[in-house]
Amino acid sequence: MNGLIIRTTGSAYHVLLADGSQVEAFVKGNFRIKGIRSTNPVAVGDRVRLEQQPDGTNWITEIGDRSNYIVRRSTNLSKQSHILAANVDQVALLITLNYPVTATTFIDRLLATCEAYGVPVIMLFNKEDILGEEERQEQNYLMQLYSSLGYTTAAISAADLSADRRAELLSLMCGKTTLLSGNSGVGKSTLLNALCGEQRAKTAPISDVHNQGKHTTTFSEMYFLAEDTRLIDTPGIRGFGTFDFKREEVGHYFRDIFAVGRQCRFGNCLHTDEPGCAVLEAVEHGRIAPSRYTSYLSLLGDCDERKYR
Ligand SMILES: Nc1nc2c(ncn2[C@@H]2O[C@H](COP(=O)(O)OP(=O)(O)OP(=O)(O)O)[C@@H](O)[C@H]2O)c(=O)[nH]1
Ligand SMILES: [Mg+2]
Ligand SMILES: [Zn+2]
Repeated sequence: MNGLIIRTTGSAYHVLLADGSQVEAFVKGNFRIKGIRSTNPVAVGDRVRLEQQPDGTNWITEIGDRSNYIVRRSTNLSKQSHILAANVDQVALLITLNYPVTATTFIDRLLATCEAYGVPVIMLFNKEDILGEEERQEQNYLMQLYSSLGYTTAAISAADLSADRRAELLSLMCGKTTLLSGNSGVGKSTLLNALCGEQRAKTAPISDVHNQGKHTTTFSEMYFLAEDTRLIDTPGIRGFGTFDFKREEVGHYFRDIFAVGRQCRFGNCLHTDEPGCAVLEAVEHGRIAPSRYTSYLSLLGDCDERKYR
């Protein structure tokens, strides 16, 4: 039997079969994919082969080749990672300027990760209904910055999605598998419900005290808007994995840095303190946003940490 993983609940996997039915399946303890050290060997979006045991239990015996997979960064720099989903066509990144605050390093790390996999990102600035004037200006600045880098951006209110906006988003998602991503509390599940047209995923207010989400969604799950239009709701995360970027490679995944970096004096310039670095000059003259350069350095720092482990 072949199927598609649509939900995980820790130990059990929910698998959609070709005939439209769903079964529960399990993986054996020693099941690992070569080269990937993750806490979950199988992820939502994986195509799998199942074998039924005489007692009726379904074991996952094989995983189809992945076109890509999106990894959550581990917090403690252990080598373990957690795969949020596999085989996605695009990522919809939800960003909130406030309630909660989304950091630009978080945004840029996701963009770099997706750039490395060739996965397009749609940037949705959510909760525009509750922004103060200053936050709105900051949002406009960021939307302009990222549009200028070639990303699709939109300001939305998922909690009160207008019919026009909904139609627009649905047309961007039609025929694709879209991973909803972002920090806890930014409104991923709220948006999912708005697009489905019914309350399917659980949502909850963010904490007033910490101005952060409460990790309401705990496992990834795939929802079908149509047979070939799929949304994957994911748990809110703090950071994205960068798998094994090489130091010289990091700049390739920042569109602005990559474009300017070709004019650096040295071909292997890391844009930190080298003479004749075109990137440093562009940062100094405001042609590359300081926040982007900061994010770049943060990813470069990851590579150094790995080197010393
Ligand atoms: N004012 C306002 N509130 C919103 C909007 N979208 C979502 N919210 C609220 O934000 C809170 C968090 O929304 P969720 O959809 O649970 O957030 P999430 O991203 O799924 O969070 P996790 O599952 O923890 O990752 C809920 O109280 C929503 O009603 C919006 O556009 N405007
Ligand atoms: Mg959620
Ligand atoms: Zn340089």
